[in-house]
Amino acid sequence: MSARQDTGRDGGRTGRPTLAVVGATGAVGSVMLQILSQHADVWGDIRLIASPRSAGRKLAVRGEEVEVVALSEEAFDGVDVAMFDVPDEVAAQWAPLAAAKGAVVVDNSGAFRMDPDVPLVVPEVNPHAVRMRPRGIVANPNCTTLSMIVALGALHAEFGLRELVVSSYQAVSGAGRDGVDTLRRQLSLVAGTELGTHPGDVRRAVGDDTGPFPEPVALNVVPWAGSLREDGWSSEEMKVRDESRKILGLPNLPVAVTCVRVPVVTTHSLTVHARFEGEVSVQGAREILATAPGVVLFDNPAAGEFPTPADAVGTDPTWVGRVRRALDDPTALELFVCGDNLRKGAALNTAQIAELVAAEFG
Ligand code: 2RA
Repeated sequence: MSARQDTGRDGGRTGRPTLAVVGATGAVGSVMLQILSQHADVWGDIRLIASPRSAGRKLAVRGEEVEVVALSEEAFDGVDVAMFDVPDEVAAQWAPLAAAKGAVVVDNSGAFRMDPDVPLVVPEVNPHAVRMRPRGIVANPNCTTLSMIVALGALHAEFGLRELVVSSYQAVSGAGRDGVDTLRRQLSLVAGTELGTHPGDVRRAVGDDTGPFPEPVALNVVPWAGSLREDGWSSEEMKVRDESRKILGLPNLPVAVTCVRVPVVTTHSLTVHARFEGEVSVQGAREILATAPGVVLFDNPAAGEFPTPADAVGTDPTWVGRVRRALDDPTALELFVCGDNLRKGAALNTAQIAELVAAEFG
């Protein structure tokens, strides 16, 4: 039953939009349910949808047990907003079907991000874009882009961004549960050993099964994320470039990016070299970052204070530290940023977009 048909035995939720969470049992889906339980409740019914093998499971959301239903066209009956966290090919098939049934789809896959008829939205940066959705679909950016773009959006609004040079330090949960299981398994194999002192010793210890990664990730860094694209670039690197351009409305922004996987469970980090239209001051940048919504400036190296994934994990903001003016270019800043790739990098931004859409139902 949708909120529009509800009879009122719902704790005052009558008349509010009905939400579907598609992919509710996955790693990001689980965080979506936590966020729905933590945020101000703007929803009527919340329907949990997953693959048929998960149907019938019960998951907690807003303090209630809700039964998961199988993905089908009927599952979208009466749904106003649907948050999708499913593989690209599943989203490509089902998001248009849900939209055709009247739902506004907020999709966290890569299927629609660069579609010119699908806005790519970060509520702190380009909230206005959410209303221009001719396909009834709004896309959520990739977690690596999202881990830096709120801070960059704030600096761009003041200084006018002209170039980005970025390196990522990506957590294994970006590669899903398999990524986390792989790191934990490899860590258990190398813990308490003297490994990491001879070529190939870590590789021999962890064996040939390196999970979703091309190389061992324990006691290592792996300069690769995603799949191979033209001229040696990775899909992840192309996403950071293309998505940053689209979100910031800078289609020709020069972006150089190298994506690297590190033995961190959750929270992506990036070093950023950002060049602007004119001279910038560290003090000016610090003032912007200290007051930007969704950003925490944590930057006092003299006191040993800068963000790290171990402290940023499980939190919502983009953490920024190591703010410096480039030594050889008075128009450029150097930053280190951290953001939880499962929260702001996925579930939180998706939920924030869905809440922007929900406000249209007011
Ligand atoms: C990763 N950004 O970290 C990807 C996941 N979308 O692998």
